Amino acid sequence: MKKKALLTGVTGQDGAYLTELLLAKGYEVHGIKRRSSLFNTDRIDQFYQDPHDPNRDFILHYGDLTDSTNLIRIVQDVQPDEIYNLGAMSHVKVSFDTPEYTANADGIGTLRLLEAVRLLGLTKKTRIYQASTSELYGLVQAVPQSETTPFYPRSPYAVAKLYGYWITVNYREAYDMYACNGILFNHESPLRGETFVTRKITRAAAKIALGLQDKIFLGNLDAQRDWGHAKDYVEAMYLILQQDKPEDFVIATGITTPVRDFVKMAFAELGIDVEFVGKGVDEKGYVISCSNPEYQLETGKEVVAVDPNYFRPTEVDLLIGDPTKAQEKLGWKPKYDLPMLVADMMANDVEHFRKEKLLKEYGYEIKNQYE
Ligand code: NDP
Ligand code: GDR
Repeated sequence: MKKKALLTGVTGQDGAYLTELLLAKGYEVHGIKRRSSLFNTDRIDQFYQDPHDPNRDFILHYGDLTDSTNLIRIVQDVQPDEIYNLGAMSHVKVSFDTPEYTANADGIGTLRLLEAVRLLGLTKKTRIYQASTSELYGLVQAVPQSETTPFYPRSPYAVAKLYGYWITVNYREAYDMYACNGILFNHESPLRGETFVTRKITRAAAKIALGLQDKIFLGNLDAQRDWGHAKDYVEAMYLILQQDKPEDFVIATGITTPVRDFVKMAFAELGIDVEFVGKGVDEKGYVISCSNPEYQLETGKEVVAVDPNYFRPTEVDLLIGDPTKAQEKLGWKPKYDLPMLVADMMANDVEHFRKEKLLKEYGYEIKNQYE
């Protein structure tokens, strides 16, 4: 019998990489996707299998973390060995605009899943992974942040995730469930949502180099993040559910980098040297040199500017994780470092926008890109 995994958030960045990993390990993978007026399965279309195939091992169910009846029915039908709760309104800045919905999906949604497992009498069968986050640390209490560092969330998203974290711990202790938190630091990839800062930068660097965009507007360039590759991080999720005892783990690289340096690294991948001048909202990034003959960027061109609209009402200034416990107990070690991550993301976006440039040259309009 194949093991069955149920993923919420299957259409997201991590959902796609985890699906790939679990299918490779021989799992039958079930995913919950939301109904949308447009197709929202781009990231997982490669795994599509004909619904008429009785032997298929990748199956999608319509659902939503805000609907407990739906979650109970799906858990009842699937009888999963493992649940990975990756579904969430995951954008920190947007959570200030939609705080109540964020609490419902990210906080109470976690409770709904745990309750579904408990009500259906699956506490001894089903293991649960909760997608917790370094955003829980928020206002810096100590660095590097580990499993014992106190939390101080700084956004409606982080507060909702704090509830998800503790309700997972509580169900583990109260009902003896195998339920664990992965406290994952930022992880990125070519599949990263376009409005998170790394992908916004890699897309913009590619478009600016190719003459498809003039400059990029960013918010706080001083924020520092511990960035890893999503491919490495989904392996940690899987390992967390394979231990003898359910426990919580920090997953991070242990290295932190300011947003400004990520910008420089992204342009440097294309042979473009960018220097920052000025302070605060007046800071700007200029091209110092361009050694790649494919891109005709003149020296002195302003390619980065600060737009305060991207500032958050309360910011998380510094994240740097201590992955010692994961290294020792899970044997987890990332394969990608930051330069490899940037190279992977840039290669993907340059290829994409080279095609878009060709289309433009042949008269096809490029859609507006929201940030
Ligand atoms: P994404 O934003 O790429 O994906 C989020 C997924 O959740 C999408 O599939 C989305 O569906 C789905 N979703 C959103 N709202 C609901 C809802 N109400 N009901 C059901 N599904 C919903 O996030 P990531 O893949 O980057 O992250 C996965 C999880 O890990 C999230 O919970 C995130 O908060 C958490 N996390 C992420 C980190 C990171 O750096 N990436 C770090 C730490 C934690 P749709 O495609 O329809 O929008
Ligand atoms: P984060 O990721 O908030 O850490 O949450 P994001 O990439 O959105 O921001 C990282 C840092 O960059 C600064 N920043 C900008 N951010 C965005 N999005 N757009 C900008 O233009 C911009 N300019 C500067 C931000 O202020 C911030 O300091 C991500 C999400 O995946 C969460 O779901 C997850 O829990 C955490 O990572 C760990």
